[in-house]
Amino acid sequence: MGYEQLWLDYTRKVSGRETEGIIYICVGIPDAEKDALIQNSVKELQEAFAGMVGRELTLRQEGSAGTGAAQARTGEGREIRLVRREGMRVESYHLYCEKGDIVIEASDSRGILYGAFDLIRQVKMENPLHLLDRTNAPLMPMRMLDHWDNMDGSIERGYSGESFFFVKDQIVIDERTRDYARLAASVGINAVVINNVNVKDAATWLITDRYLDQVKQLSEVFAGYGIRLFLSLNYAAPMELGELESADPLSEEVRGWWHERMKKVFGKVSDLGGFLIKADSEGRPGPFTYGRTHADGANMLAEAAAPYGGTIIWRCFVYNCMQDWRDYKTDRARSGYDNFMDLDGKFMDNVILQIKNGPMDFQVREPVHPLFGGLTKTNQMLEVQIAQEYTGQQRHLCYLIPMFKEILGFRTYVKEETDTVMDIVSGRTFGQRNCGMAAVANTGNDDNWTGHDMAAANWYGFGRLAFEPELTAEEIAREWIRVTYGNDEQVEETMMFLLMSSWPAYESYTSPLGIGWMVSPNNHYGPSVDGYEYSRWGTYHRADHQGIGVDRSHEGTGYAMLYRKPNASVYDDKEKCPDELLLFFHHIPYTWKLRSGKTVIQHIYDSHFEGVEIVDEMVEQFMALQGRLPEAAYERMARRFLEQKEHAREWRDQINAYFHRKSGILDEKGREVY
Ligand code: GCW
Repeated sequence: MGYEQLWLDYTRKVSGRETEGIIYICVGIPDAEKDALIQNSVKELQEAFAGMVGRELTLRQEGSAGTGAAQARTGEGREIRLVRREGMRVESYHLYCEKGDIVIEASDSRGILYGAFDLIRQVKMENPLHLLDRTNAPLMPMRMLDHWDNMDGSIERGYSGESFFFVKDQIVIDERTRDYARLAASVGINAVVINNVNVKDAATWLITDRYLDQVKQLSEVFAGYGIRLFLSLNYAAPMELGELESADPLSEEVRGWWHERMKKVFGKVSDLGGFLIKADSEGRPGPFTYGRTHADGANMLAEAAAPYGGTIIWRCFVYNCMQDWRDYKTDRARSGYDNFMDLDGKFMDNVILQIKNGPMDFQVREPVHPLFGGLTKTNQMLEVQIAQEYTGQQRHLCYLIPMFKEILGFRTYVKEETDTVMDIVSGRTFGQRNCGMAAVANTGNDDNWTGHDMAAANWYGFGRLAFEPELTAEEIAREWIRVTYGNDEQVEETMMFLLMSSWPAYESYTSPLGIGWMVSPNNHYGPSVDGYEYSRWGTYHRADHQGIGVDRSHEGTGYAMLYRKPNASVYDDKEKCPDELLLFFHHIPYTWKLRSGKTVIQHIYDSHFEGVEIVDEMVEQFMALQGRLPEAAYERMARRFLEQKEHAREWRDQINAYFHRKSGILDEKGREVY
């Protein structure tokens, strides 16, 4: 096989105590043999038991007309029973123990599958099965992974090898595809976009006969695991496929073209979930070319996809990437809001707006996007990035679930209650069903899937979080450690320390107080304080000899005022703005006293020295795990941790030197600043 099975590795044995006597798996679901999800649930449980406790479970099929050969149950054996129970919530399950038997109940087959994977987790963690009583319904309807894979096999912002979906302009469907679907489904992922939102070249042809047979096959593999396949779409496809001269969303000809195209695509691939579109952004085509709005563009596609139950996911990452750095008025942070707020309520029901967590672009720290809490009449989805483009590129450890928890917990004040981002994207605020959360994926064809072995915690964690947002980041981390590495206490405690320290550490030794960027242009790895300062990308820190930060208050770009009260007045006021976002909202003198009591410049020095100290401690603790982790994994991680150690110093020294030189102010603790 070559690659790892991650948290679904069944070769690691567990103590047989809890599972003793379980020898049957009983399927009490009518027509189960025709249901791929049930078949896969059974198979998964059988493989898990065979691998982890060395026992072949005998299949007993009940209640199915015509299958006479049901295996009789002997007196002493226990069983796992899969049963249908009407009236439960969509995708939910009840996993419990009844007189020694383990029951998984659900109204639909996805629920059964999720219950089966939950049981496997419980067995892996060696939790007491006789106490099982877990009723679980996913809070977010859409739990999606967005892959930025190109059809030539490269991955935009990919840090773990090449694509396993595409090689040389062909779709690949093999054992790894199935294992990917198993891994994703096991943490509750139910939708996947396989291709990059920057749709170019061959990818534009995914919706044509050239690829539709393979797209269909892939969608069927996914469907067996409850995953709906989505494709990223080229907005200008009618032109780039050489069929029309225009992509004007209000042109009858263009609309007709899309109707025909959708008919063809869904006619072939009936399971297809729909499409993801990046339009009028970073050089991609869109409705602006024709003086039309994004509602015009999205609705044109939505109307064509609606007869087939197709969903159009439209990204709000729309901004002017040709800005003049001399221009202090234009503010990239405003762009999402300014482009979409007026369109609230104008989108069709099968359109979902996909909004990045912050107004800029997946920085280590950003405020929450003001469209959350702004929009009240539009389906919304939160987009986060587990590909660590700006957070160490899967070479540094950066466990992002604590960040996502903060984002989800953010109060927007759009209503008196149920007003958090989590409420909005789980449908509680406005009663929507078309909503959820997507993560830009961090996988590739590396043996360990995610480059850094511990980056898998972000993949695992994202799925678990979207399914059960009430879980804490710690709970998710602990679970991931135990299902991946077993129940060794030292491994668990050390890895907990590593994961939970990693995001604060990364923030400390990189760009301070919410200012963001300061990375090398293009590849976005490593420090370069002025890398983007005189560029066209709208990502500036505006540092001079007296201070640093972007004035986004009412006196500046006015961005702070896009939030609802009281958020707007808090962000607008230097005295009230939380320290960690201060430089995002204000231009501040180096000598200004933060709420922490430190000056801005001293905070910069202290946090950078401290960040490196935490990394040193992390590396030391990790090294002590030698012998307790699989050797290959240990070696891979050790190499990355050593790189992080060295690289954190580079960040510290460049940032400290830069601000020392700009400000002329010494570190009051007299540490070495170059
Ligand atoms: O973060 C930026 C990346 C681009 C990416 C873009 C986007 C897919 O640097 O590589 O393009 O965001 O989200 O569309």
